[in-house]
Amino acid sequence: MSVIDSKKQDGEKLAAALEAVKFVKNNDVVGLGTGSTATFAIKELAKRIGEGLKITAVASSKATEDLAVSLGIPMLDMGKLSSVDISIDGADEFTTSLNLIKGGGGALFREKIMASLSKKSIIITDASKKVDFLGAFKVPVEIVPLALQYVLDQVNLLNGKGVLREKDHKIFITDNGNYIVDVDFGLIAEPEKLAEALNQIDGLLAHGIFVGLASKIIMSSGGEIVVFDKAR
Ligand code: A5P
Repeated sequence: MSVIDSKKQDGEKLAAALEAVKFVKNNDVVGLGTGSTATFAIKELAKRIGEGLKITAVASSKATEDLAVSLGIPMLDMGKLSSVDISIDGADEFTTSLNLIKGGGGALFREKIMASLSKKSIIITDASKKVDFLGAFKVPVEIVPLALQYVLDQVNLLNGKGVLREKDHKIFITDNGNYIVDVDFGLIAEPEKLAEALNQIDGLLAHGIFVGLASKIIMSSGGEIVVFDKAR
């Protein structure tokens, strides 16, 4: 990507983030997502706190927790909460039926718990993430290490080809001490069915297919904000 394209994409991420932050109200418990798009929202929330907004927050990853703390956002322990008022997170792919692939940054398990706890789960993206069918982006799955080969074999039975994720020539380890395998299922015609099948595999802690978890997607595209809402 050229410098100009990357600046344009950052501008779109920022615009979507600013739009999402408008939905945050005083006294909300806010779920903070992970990744470059969510970071724009976190920085904006910190700015609003400086201007008098009163919120507490939970983080979907260690990186986000560190960023939020460094910006002075008051944090809560997600493990002690039964609900989150609103969460703002990014995605790696989405369809207009509000199905997502997440986990490009490896935070999918905490992101999924956060989305499940959220009364309103807003996804913010630039236009590059919109697809007709999920699956060009490989589906990240988080695996407890001792179940690695078992899960790879099970995923293979679902016609998925998994590759163990590495970073800097070392196995990538999640915030929860587990592995990530990125699985190529080809284009996914029925994400609900695949998500359900993956849910049945022991040792697979979480997968990056998010079905029915997003309430709203805010996409910024060429200076326009486009909103996709959950069908009622
Ligand atoms: C983190 O694990 C992911 O789910 C992110 O939400 C996703 O990768 C989007 O990241 P960017 O906003 O950096 O594209």
